[in-house]
Amino acid sequence: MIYKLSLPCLLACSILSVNAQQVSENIRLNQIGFYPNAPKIAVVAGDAGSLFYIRDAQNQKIVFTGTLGPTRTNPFSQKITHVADFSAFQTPGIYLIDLPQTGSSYPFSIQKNVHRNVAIGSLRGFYYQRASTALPEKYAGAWHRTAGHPDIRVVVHPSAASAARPAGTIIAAPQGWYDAGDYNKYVVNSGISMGTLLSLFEDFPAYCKALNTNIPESGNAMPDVLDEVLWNLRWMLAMQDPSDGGVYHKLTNPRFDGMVMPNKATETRYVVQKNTIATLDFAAVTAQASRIFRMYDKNLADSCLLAAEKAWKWALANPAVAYDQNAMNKTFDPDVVTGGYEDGDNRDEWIWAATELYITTKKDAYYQAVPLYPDALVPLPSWSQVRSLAYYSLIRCEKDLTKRGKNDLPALKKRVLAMADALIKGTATQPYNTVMGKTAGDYSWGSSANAANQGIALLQAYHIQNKQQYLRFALGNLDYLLGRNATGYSFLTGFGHKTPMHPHHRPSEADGIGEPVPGLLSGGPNPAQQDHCTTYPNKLPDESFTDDVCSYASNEIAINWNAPMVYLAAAIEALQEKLHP
Ligand code: 9MR
Ligand code: 9MR
Repeated sequence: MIYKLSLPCLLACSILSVNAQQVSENIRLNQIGFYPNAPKIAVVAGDAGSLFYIRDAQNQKIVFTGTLGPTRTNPFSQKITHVADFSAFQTPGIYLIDLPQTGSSYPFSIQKNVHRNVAIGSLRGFYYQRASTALPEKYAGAWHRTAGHPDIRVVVHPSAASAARPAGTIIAAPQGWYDAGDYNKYVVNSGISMGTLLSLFEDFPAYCKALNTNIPESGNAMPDVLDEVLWNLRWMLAMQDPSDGGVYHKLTNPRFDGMVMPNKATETRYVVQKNTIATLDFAAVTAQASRIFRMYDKNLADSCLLAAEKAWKWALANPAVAYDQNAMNKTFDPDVVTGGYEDGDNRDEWIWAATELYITTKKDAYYQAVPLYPDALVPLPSWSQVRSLAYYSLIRCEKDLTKRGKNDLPALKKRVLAMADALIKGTATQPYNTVMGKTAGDYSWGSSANAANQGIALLQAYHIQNKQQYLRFALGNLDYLLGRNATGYSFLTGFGHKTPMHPHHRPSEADGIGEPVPGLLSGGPNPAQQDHCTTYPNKLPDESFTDDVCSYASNEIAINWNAPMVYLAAAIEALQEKLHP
């Protein structure tokens, strides 16, 4: 029923409803807030009347009255929504949205730098994932903990044996980040995570240099983003077999630990089988790191480049060694059943490694080593699909390319723009008005990272062509992640009013603290429900999420999901003045 408010009622209702309105989870919005000069959209789920009000959260005064948009129908659930657009309201403050029939929203702010703490918090998420170190209270707050996983006595698994390092050899490979809710360290997943954070620095150096995140290295000569990256880079460098340049797939227990704190997880750790994709991801990361760290630490830059070229050579000599965990377990003991990160298609890893080596060394031989443009696609990045990281780097580093690479840039830019245009197409009628969620395929394991990576893709397009649309829809996906979605959750722990309390994350589960470790991005809806948890609300693509520790398929956290979250939040902060209402 559509209920139109008359003027007298409007006045009376506004007085009556002071304190009377209940918070309604049907009002979905970025739970952190909005920039004064930028688009501001909330989505109301269900039947909602026609008017909405913005109230000052303190004195309850109505400061803006708006009309809800037309009914939109969710293609998955057939549920209806209405958009509440209050972009025209630009006064900084703390507010809530009020709907006579529905209730009120959580309070949110309108202010400059509104996502600054989100950018810092999600980057600090990596600090909490550090292996081989204690996290003192000064930096970790309530989540301080003792050190775990020194990783200075790691066993070479029989699958990884070489003449110089026979099975059973003890090596040291300390530091690095825990991959996710588990305590293992995987080179492939480190690859995209590192590439994303390094690219954030390369795309927004001034913003990154000014970002203080309260980590032990804050205040040293290096920007905090790079200090954090360096923690994992040191570990990665130790994952290369110095005798031949090949890179181990992972440093892992044979099986997953129980839900215990890091210092209680003391099983023997192994490095396992060298292979082509791990080695190429490593080459790409170390090549990119070499050019970025050069201005801070020449020795480090030199060793990164040496490592990258050595890895490349190993890959050339071993171009098709796949990591197949089941096959490995048939031949070698002990069996290893932790995360697989198996990827049968290594064409994209070749492209990424060749490109980063080319950009850093300016040697055309790398540019010509493999077909960089096998088709016109610019695929959305994921741990198993890293091709577009190469494309983004080429465009970002255009000025430093040789003629050979520059020649291809006009065509490449067109493809990136076409990809962004395809992402945006049809968004204006989506139930949550976001690029994220147009197709059910967006809701794969770690769907939150898809939303963030779509946002990054749009920002790459914006870099090529300053079209407001690209920026707005990138912000829209940040809004998705922080609450404007069919679950009503802000997926970043500790940020927002309704946010995961029980992520599949061992420290959060085992530390005895009510609140989870903050700044970690939950995987998000995933209708495949591989964890078989019984607490999912349903199997709808966009609602298939449960804030339950059992749910590693929808509520785990992972470094390759956090990294694009950091990128998106930081980039939007850096570009905030460019947004228009
Ligand atoms: O805790 C593990 C999580 O980090 C992984 O993403 C997930 C899928 O590989 O596996 C989790 O471990 C579970 C295992 O696969 C099956 N038994 C229960 C384990 C803990 O819930
Ligand atoms: O993110 C990975 C997802 O794409 C895979 O489908 C899934 C099952 O293989 O594994 C995910 O990665 C997990 C990894 O294997 C172990 N650490 C936790 C990761 C996040 O769940």
